[in-house]
This record gives sequence, C-alpha cells and structure tokens, in this order.
Amino acid sequence: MNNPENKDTTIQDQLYSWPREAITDFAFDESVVKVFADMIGRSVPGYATLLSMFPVLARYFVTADSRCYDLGCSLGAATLAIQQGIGEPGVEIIAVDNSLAMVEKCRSLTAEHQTKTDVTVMQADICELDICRASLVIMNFTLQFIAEELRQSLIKKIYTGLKTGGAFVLSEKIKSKSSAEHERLTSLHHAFKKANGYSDLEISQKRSALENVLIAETVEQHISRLKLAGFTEVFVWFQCFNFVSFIAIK
Ligand code: GEK
Repeated sequence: MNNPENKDTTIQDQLYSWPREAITDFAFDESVVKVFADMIGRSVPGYATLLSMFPVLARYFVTADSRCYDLGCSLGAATLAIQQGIGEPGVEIIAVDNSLAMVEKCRSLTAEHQTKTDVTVMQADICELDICRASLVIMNFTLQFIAEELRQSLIKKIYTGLKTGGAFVLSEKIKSKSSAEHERLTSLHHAFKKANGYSDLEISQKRSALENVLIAETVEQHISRLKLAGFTEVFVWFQCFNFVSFIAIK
C-alpha cells in the first residue's frame, strides 16, 4: 500500500531491516526522504484513505482569496491532495517542513503538478511560522513530533490565523486512556505493518528509533487542547486503529 501521490518516486523502505548495533533517534534525513512514500503508506493505517478525503475537505472549507497550510508537509502528499479539491480563485497553499531534504524533494514533486492554485514550499520550523488568512490548515501526523510544551501555543497560533468558518485538520498517532485498549491497538498496528511486509526486527528497531521522538497523546488530550485554543466545534472524523484525525472549526 503506497501513497498514490508519490508512486513515481517510491523506493522500498528497508532502513531497519538489518540488525543495528545502536538505534539512534529517528530523523527525517536524506535516507528517509528516499523511502518516505513507501514508509508512510506501509506504516500508517488509513493513510491513503485519509489523503483521498482531503480534496473533499478542501472543496468544503477553502474559500476564495485565502490560504491553506500544510504543516510538516514532507513530500507534499496533503498539498497535492487539497490542490485537487480547490475550485476557488486566489488561493495559495503554503507547505512547510523543517527538513531540508524533504523540502527539496517536495518542491520538485509539487512543481510537476502545477494547477491554478499556487504552492509555496518553505523550509521552516512550524513553531516559528506566521499563519494568517487561512481557510484550511492541515497537520497530518506532525504535532506528535513537536515538543509537548510547544503544542498549546502552536495550536493557539493556528486558531488565530484561521478565518471564521475555517478548519484545522489534525491527524495523529494516539495512545489510549485504557492500557488494555492501548496494547490491543498497538498490536493491531504491528499486525498491519507485518501484513505490509515489515519484519518483527524492522518493527521493533523502528519503534525504538521513534521512542523519544514521536510522543503520542490521547484523543481527550487533543480535544481539550483544541478547545482551550478557542475551537468550539471539534470532532474525530476518521480513525484506523491508533491513528486518528480531528476536524476543529473556527
Ligand atoms: C504527509 N504530512 O505525508 N517544523 C516543520 N516540520 C516539522 C517539524 C517542525 N518543527 N517537526 C517535524 N516536522 C505528511 C507526513 S511526517 C509524519 C508528515 C511521519 C516534519 C518532519 O520533517 C516530517 O517531514 C513531518 O513533519 C512529519 O501527509 O513521518 O510519521
């Protein structure tokens, strides 16, 4: 199961297939960029379905003369998906990632798919970014990589930068409040990865690499943070095992 948007550039992810002497923290570097489309498609349950819904969300929420943001854009899969749904004039998509390797690849992939909606790909830390005039902000599996103490101010900034009626789409790997449910969903996630060809060694080495880097929170923590930032309408619109997407409307 690959990300259909990036299939031309797909190389199979084998980064953790051989035993490593020491597992270092996961980083979005050149080696990850090369295999990223394959990695995310085989690792995130529901990823392709989520992306297939983004044109629908874009058509529904994006208004004329506004901005869309794709925060933590990686190779621009969400950007390319929302671009397909935007019919309104005067819309600009700002795709942002702090990994130079991702940004360079994202620039070339989005340039191949130019439509009437302009795309600007920026290398920046989303915690430092100005957000304004937004009708749609997408953060597809990025907040989980942001330091926990910065998350509330980042969400508040997104709320402030949205126009009234605009939407924030937040997708995250979650942990469950109940440890039994958490264990079950984790085990189903691993079953999904095995079904997609990852070995036990790959699953376990990748898990160790992400341990200090990807800090998951519960659905309740996300909803209460979104409400504290000012969003009144907040709901889960998609879930596949321990991967959830929220919509928060201003
Ligand atoms: C997709 N949204 O394919 N500022 C900017 N970017 C960041 C930051 C930061 N502070 N921290 C991490 N990133 C994509 C998938 S991947 C999710 C997103 C994953 C970037 C990081 O460089 C990486 O490209 C992305 O966030 C997370 O729909 O790999 O599980």
